[in-house]
Amino acid sequence: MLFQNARIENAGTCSDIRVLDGRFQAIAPHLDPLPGEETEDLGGKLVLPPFIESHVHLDTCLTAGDPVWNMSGTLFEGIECWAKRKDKLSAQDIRDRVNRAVRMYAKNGVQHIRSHVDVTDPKLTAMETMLQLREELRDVMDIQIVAFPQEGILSYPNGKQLLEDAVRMGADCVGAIPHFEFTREYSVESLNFAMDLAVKYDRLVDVHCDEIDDEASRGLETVAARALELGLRDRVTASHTTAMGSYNNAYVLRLMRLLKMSGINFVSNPLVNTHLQGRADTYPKRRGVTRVKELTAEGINVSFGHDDIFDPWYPMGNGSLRDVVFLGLHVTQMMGYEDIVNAYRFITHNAARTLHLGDGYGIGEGKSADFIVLDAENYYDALVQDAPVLASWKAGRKLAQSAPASGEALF
Ligand code: 17E
Ligand code: FE2
Repeated sequence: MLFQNARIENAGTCSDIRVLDGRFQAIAPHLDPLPGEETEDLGGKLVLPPFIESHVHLDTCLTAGDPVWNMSGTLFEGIECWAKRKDKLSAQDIRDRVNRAVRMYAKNGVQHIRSHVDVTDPKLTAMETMLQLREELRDVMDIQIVAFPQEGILSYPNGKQLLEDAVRMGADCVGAIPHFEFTREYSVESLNFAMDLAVKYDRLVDVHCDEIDDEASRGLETVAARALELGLRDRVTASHTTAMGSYNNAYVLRLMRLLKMSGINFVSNPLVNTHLQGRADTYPKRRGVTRVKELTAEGINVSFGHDDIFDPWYPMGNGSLRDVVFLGLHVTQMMGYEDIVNAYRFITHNAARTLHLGDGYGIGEGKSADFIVLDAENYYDALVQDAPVLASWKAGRKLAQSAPASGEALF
């Protein structure tokens, strides 16, 4: 099949793309159709590699208000609400919700998801079911699973064993939640335990790290130091790190050296953390987002995630990463032209590095023909106009489509 007039990643000129046997066979300014070859004229629309959701909790999605709403809007009330919902978990319940959420993502051009899955459950129901869904959905969605100890590793009964069991069952990544552990000592010990597990089982690491406005929350330095010392380096990701928005500058000056040496990745979740953080503040009220602009300027890899779709921590969400990027740029004040036009990198290339997708990701001859078409000429316009994802192709198969946005002034 030949796709004509594609504007690949904001390019000034268009290209033709030939897809054969599920792969990009040729990409060039002009390709003549072969005899009998099907063609589709993309008319100069923006073509990007598929979007990547680098941080979400699929096991909790679509449960907001069941059985109770999070009234304070804090992370901690969210954890309490979820503990009540967790009691009612069943495999079928998880299957129904995750299948719906995956389709919401697919419609919005997402083809890869890293999902945290709560393992502070003696039955590990969510983990068992998510591992099955990872395999069942493999052809349409690439799902990575983090064994995430929502209620702590040392502060939850049998927490160490549950985490290790989940990893042995087949989780791709090991998680931790240092700012939720009972004490600072537990926090450090939990990180050492989680990262040693990653070495033992050859897994990636993704820590919910310092998701709190406490400027004394210093899990990040331990994560970075252990990533360096254990040689895990870019196999490690620090998610949230909202306390970094509250650290004093003198401390960050010292910390930045270690962060760069460690090679770790960051995931920021601007929609959810502007909502959850700053809840103990009066005014001035903190923004609750990590230092994305400064980390990026230092060459450190940062991606953006949604974190939640309609669950105890976030009462909205539709599976579109557009709003994540849109708000992320505002709250981090990355609003220069280059910042905006290149912002798709937060949910494509940067996220691919975090997920360790390797050289197979991206648009290039010989790679799997995975790409999306947006109803705009470049990402700046796509973001401003909230352009729909017209089509999502994976290995040469069309997974999802949307109609162009309509609506007009009648005067
Ligand atoms: N759990 C957590 O600890 N933090 C979050 N932001 C979510 C779940 C969504
Ligand atoms: Fe999260």
